Amino acid sequence: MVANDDQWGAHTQKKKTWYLTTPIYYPSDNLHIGHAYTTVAADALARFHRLYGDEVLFVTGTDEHGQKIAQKAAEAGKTPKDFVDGIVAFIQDPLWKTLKVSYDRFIRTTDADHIEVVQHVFKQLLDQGDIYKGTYEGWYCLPDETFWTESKLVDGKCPDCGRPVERVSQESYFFAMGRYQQRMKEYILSHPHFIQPPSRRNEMLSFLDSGLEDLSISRTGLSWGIPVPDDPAHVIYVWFDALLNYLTAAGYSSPSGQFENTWPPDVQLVGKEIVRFHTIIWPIILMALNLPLPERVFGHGWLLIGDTKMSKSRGNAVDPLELVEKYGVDAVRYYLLREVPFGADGNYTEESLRLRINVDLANDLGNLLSRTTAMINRFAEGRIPSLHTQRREIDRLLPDLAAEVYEGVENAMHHLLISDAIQQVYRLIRAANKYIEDRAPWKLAKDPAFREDLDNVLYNLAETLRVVSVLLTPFLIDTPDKIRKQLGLTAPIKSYREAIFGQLKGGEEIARGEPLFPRLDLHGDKDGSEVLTTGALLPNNPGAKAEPKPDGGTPGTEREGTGTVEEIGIDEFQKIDLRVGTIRHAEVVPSADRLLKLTIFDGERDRTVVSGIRAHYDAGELIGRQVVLVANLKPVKLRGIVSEGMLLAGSHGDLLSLIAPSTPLPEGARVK
Ligand code: ME8
Repeated sequence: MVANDDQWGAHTQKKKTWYLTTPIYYPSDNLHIGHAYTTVAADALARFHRLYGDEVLFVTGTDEHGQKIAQKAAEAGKTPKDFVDGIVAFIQDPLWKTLKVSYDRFIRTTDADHIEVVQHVFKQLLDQGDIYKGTYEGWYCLPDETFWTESKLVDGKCPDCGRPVERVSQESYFFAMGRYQQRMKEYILSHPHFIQPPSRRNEMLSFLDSGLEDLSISRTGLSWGIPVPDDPAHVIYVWFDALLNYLTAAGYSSPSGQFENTWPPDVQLVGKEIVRFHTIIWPIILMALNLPLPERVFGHGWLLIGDTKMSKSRGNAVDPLELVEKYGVDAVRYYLLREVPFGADGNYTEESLRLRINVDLANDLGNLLSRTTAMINRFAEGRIPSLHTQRREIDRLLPDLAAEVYEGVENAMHHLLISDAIQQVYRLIRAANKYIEDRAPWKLAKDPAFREDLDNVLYNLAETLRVVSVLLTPFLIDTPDKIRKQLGLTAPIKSYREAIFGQLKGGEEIARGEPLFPRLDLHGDKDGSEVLTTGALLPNNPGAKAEPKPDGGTPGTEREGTGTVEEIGIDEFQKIDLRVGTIRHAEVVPSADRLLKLTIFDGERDRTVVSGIRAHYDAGELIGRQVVLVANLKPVKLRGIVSEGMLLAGSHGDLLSLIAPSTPLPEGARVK
């Protein structure tokens, strides 16, 4: 049964369901990370709103009719239904299941309730004169399933995708859109938030100004579609059918009252190439049905490969499941949500994904957790201390920033600025890492007079991590729980308000665990044998080969090849404290053309190491790399900077290569 007027009249006090949709994708092939991009973004919004206390209806699905699918099915030697059944099953599981997409309904345009809605709407619009029968003469873009008039073609090709179009001439039903042109324009002008981002709004206004023709909405000679009621020689145009999915999924045909409580959609996410369908054709259908229009249609940008849109038909698609297999679901979700400001186009490269993993996830977040838990273990017997009165201004820094970030994330998410929301969380994470440096708990621990200070610092760090675990919940799946487990917290996160600072009681027993994200070697695996064949200790200033080492290294120990080193016993070797560290920052030392100033996390603290590797490495490429550090060298001053160690590297002639573990290790791991 389709919603009738009585239902509109029924009033309920219930808070409106927050209704969010993605496009419904063509199951003509397996989907790629472009589709995952929209769907994971929608998932993050849905999770945020659930955490925020909203009743959410999050809908995604598949657009299964039309000529393109019929052709693909024929090529595969299957009936269209069998063909799409196979692909749809795959999209649901493993694809969306693996990416943890928490949709409430997966709608298929072959679902019975949808077919009922489409036929009902068609009939209603036909009865009221918004649909009429005529003859269509024009052009059709098969890959986009779009009709075009001669005047809109660009160089005789589809103006959207640039591909060839085919001539169509047939009897057709038309949707009388033209008559709504002015009303639609006024609506867009009087609802500045309807089309987002604003650049897409301007595009649509100029499209409307160029004239709006009636739309052909049926085809003959094609059986794979929803038949026009009482005229089965025609099937309903696939876009007309597809757009109505948003009504079906909201319960338009159901007598349950769900529709009244759900309509209109709060956010409709679409890629920028289908903004026109969603902000002109779709709202005009709704106007004709006398239904409220969606609050916001957001047209996000494209993931590109080089300069080209990633797409199934261009054959440059990247499989999200392969990435998850390699890097894990949270890393892939993080990348999709964080890398590109939502709305803009962005270039996909695997290197940029790996860099995000190393810098943001392994370094900034992973280190904060491992340093905090390591220090609580060491300085507070493994229990998060309770907070004492925070007497020092510096100790207010994290609570104050957390309050700012709480609002910042909330604000960004309400404006669909997902990447910005994540950046807000990272302001807090980075500030906490800096706070460790500034407060140097290992120094406070040396003097019992600073016991309360030390407790406060450790509390602030643990509490910041707890807050971060809540703030990250819409974006990452396993990580928030992993953080909480290490902090000794077991209760599941239920509300966004848990991200308010100060709720940790103190006394929780921490449980150190695996690093959150294994660090990746950004430059391919290093061959460990290099250490043995050319195992030179790289001094802070390797250019000065024969000079006495300012850091206390013995002259003459550096050589190439083998054979000139005097024998030492294992005892002597064991005097050298070699440890794995991670480079967190790297910068050029001004006025020293060979030197880089590195900040290296050694599992306990950040050390500064001045190293003469600038001729071989750019500062930027070093961040996130693991290195082997000679940790017990006496500090020396180089160019006014105290250098607290050396890096291990192999060298041969002009070649120089830093030595790193062949698979990532926790910082502080002994090298022996
Ligand atoms: O258009 N970058 O389906 P579709 C970002 N069935 N997003 C991308 C992308 C990329 N490279 N490639 C695809 C259809 N997308 C219709 C929709 S809705 C009533 C009918 C995402 O399978 C993006 O959301 O071609 C885009 O709009 C959608 O997938 C297109 O999916």
